[in-house]
Amino acid sequence: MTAKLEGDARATALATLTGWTQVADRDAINKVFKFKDFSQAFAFMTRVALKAEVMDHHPEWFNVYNKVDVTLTTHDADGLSQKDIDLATAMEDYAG
Ligand code: H2B
Repeated sequence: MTAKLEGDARATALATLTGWTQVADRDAINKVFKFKDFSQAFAFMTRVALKAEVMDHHPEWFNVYNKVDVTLTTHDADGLSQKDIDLATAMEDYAG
């Protein structure tokens, strides 16, 4: 069971991210990544997918053309965990 992020540790971890918002009706974070075109968006998704497999931690996402709408939460923790912060950080890195 992965530990849910709470309290000061949660605030500190979230402060390291850029452009993510907390989802209103569940313990999750969301960001819409926008790229030049579908090819760039799909290249991003491919890199993230490989990372997600290595981490055994997977995003909820929705792609339309050049946009990738990502929600991160940890199902095993029933909320946000350090794994979401780590995957979000990797996504920011890949998006450039
Ligand atoms: N991804 C996310 N986002 N949350 C999880 O709790 C999770 C996952 N659990 N990917 C993993 C897979 C689990 O189902 C497998 C069995 O390890």
